[in-house]
Amino acid sequence: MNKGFLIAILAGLMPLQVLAGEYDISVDRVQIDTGDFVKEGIGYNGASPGPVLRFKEGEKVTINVTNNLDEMTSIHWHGLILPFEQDGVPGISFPGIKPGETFTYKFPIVQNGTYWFHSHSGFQEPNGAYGAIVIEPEGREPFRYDREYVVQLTDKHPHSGDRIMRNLKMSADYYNRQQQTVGDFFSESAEKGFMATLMDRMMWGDMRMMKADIEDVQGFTGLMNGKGPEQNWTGLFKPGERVRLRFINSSAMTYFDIRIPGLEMTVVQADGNNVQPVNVDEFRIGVAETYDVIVHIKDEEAYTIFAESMGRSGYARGTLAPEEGMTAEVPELREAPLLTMADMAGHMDHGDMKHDDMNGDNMAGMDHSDMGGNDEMDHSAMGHGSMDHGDDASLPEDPFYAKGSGLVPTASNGGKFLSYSDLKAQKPLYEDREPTREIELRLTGNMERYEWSINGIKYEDADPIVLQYGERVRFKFVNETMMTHPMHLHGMWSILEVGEGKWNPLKHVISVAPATTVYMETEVDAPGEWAFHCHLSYHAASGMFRKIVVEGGPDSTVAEGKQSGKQGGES
Ligand SMILES: [Cu+2]
Repeated sequence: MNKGFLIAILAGLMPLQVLAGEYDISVDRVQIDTGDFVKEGIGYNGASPGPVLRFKEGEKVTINVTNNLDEMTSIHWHGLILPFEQDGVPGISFPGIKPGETFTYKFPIVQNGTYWFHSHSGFQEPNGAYGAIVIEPEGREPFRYDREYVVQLTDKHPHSGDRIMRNLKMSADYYNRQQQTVGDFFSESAEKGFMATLMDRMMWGDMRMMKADIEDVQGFTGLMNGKGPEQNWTGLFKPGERVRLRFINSSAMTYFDIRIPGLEMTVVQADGNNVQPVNVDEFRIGVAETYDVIVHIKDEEAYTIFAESMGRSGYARGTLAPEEGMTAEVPELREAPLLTMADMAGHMDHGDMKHDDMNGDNMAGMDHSDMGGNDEMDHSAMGHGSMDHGDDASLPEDPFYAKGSGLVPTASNGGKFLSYSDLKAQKPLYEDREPTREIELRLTGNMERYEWSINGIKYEDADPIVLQYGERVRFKFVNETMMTHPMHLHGMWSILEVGEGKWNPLKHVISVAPATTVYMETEVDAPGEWAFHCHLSYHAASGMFRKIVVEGGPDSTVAEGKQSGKQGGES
């Protein structure tokens, strides 16, 4: 008899019902067909994406993971609150799963919502090793819907992860060559000096806004539940129904702007946590984030789910339809956004700017050194002198983008685009209290060498961040690069500062736009060792990664100074 079944029977006999489920997952080599190309990749139970795991809050799960690869593997349960030995990060939580080995994860399910799982070994995740997790709540949902679909997105590239990393290391703009890029700018500035190049470009007016490495890996096919745009994943509905869509961004590198022309979406959950409902026409989903939306569909018509990459180099597409085979118009990709001086400001403050190149008063507006610690950076200070910002004033604003940023998204129909500042917790999990201390994490990088780091230090050279069990830490992210970084803390919630006190939303990924400062607070309530990293695969692998050690707390093995090695936590 199956052990899980036995446990389930025993559980049924107990007066107080304990749910227990047993799940088997195999890690396999699989074929991935995007409609544009076929490639070999890695999947779960013979497919990529893997299965949707359905858990129930309060359940104790046992998950047997069998590694059928000829290399080490691991599974990380993204966003789940669990004991750190079950978190699945090689070199931090456990040694990893050897070829041929079956590793059994066991942990209680203490939350509900939409999450996902993926390999944390090498580039197995970009190569296809990911799946979805749906956790039903113990009580009633605070919103109504008639049916639901997981909508899991990824950016499938014809090259393997290892090959992409090698190419990026060789040339940071390898996958972004067709344009005048920031990469070009920096190779030029390496020769002529930063300010000389900057002045030169400004003189010619082509620095005001630049096409840039908004996406450093282009050339992918966007997949929705494993299907390419032509293969058209379709979710069926009956007119009059409310349909819940559980969007998960499992991309290696790609942010998506999502809309369903003709339907308003009600955002009800972000990163697995219910939020006060917000009606939007479009929203941006960062890498590794999840958003649940409900659409109320009245007409017997087909609707396109259109997920356009933030840099507009690709898209994923699917359809909601009353019957199989129906389609709706697929929109054109919009024009790529352009970086502005505002987006570059963080980099110029602290980057490889050569100060001796500055020619006196003319560039006084560039000196933001006293602004680093200020939440309300006055980017308008950039607008004087010879620096022409042009029509900055016409650009939309969002407090989570630099003022005058070219990256602020707008809804294609002119309607409402979701902002982080719209997110308010439905039911606060923690009391609001003063943080015990603040830790500043500058997101740094060297675009030339494709090195990404935190506070200028790569993972392999960095000491762990040590936290004490029971403290509430305020993290200050200062993005000094020109890229957006989705920062992911394992094991504990990231309470995003949106100025709403105890209603600040709980997340597991905090996206930090270029030249912005974003705060999050964490109740340090999970002993052990955890990963903390940018979720862009090739940023994490090249050093934008830290180990967190939580000292003290119940059953702590860390308190005695037992710390595992630093290596192995790439991805
Ligand atoms: Cu990053």
